[in-house]
Amino acid sequence: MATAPAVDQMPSETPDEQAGREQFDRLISEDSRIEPRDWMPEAYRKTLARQISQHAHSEIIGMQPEANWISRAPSLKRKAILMAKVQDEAGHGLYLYSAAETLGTPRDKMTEDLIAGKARYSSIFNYPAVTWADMGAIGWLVDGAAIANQVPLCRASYGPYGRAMVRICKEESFHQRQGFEILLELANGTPAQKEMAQDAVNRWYAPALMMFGPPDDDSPNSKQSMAWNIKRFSNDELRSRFVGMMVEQVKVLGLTLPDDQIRFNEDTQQWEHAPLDWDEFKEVLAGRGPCNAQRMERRREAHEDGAWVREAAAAYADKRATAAAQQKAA
Ligand code: FAQ
Repeated sequence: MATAPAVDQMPSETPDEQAGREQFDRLISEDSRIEPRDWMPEAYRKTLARQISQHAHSEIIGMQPEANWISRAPSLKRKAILMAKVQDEAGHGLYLYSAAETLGTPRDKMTEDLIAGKARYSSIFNYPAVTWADMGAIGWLVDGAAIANQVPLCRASYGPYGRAMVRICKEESFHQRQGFEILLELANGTPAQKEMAQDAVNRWYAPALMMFGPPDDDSPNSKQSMAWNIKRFSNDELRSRFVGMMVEQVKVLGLTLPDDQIRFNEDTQQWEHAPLDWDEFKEVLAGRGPCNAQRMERRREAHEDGAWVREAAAAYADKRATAAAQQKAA
């Protein structure tokens, strides 16, 4: 006679799956880590693969606005620093693709989706970098927002993601300081240089705030991601925290933020800011931002230009595998 399933066993679950699910629930409730070989719900796997691959794509596309300025950096020192920063972003993309691969999606597939325009990357990289001061504003505001968003991700429940974020955040801190230092030098330079710095801050401020994602009421993924300990704070909480940091730092720069509605709300203990243009955000996400087409075209070109490297690496790997098999058979 067939035995009835245990009370909390889902009817379609095997005993192994049930044990896996119980272990998953326990690890999440203990705030422990889930590792690649652990059982995990398909929705958890899918959410992570989505967020980590989007994050990886952002790092790779995010190289473009700054790479444009490497050949125009105003000194050898600035050029060396900028090159190192852009290379760091490539490294971040690689750690993140590796973390995403542990969830079962090959990197080739993630790249294919990006090239085909099917994958998202951060809205911020669809804005143009038009002056040297933009290198300062990107470092200070964009890397600053990235850090505010990513430090809590070091505690993400998925082990490979959390561990990748630790190293990434350390490097992003250096990036933010170099951006701050570019702006500080310009802000203390000639009136024209100070004006250029202020103009860059004016243009990057609102897009940087949008990096945290849509308002909480309009964020379909936040609630579940927070229940799974992937996200630790909501989009609005992190945005508010970031505004609070920037409002102090901008005073040291001797510049201003283009927002006269910043205030600390004692009741909610949150920093408030002027409303953001969420229609613009949606346009950028729909592929109609100022530089979407240019960024994608450049990414496709780079992918095609790199085909020979991938082919050579695959041929070398095949050669080694064949040699190893022959040696084993001998
Ligand atoms: N841009 O339900 P939510 C960097 C999408 S930093 C584009 O709130 P979630 C460093 C979202 O994916 C930049 N899309 O989603 C650097 C979702 O789409 P889907 C990268 C956005 O995931 C500096 C939909 O809207 N950082 O690269 C954006 O819970 C300088 C609904 O939104 C990260 O990716 C946006 N701004 O929260 C590099 C951090 N916001 O898939 C070079 C990790 C939302 O449902 C130079 N990611 N969407 O169709 C995260 O923390 C989260 O994924 C959020 C979004 C907070 C971005």
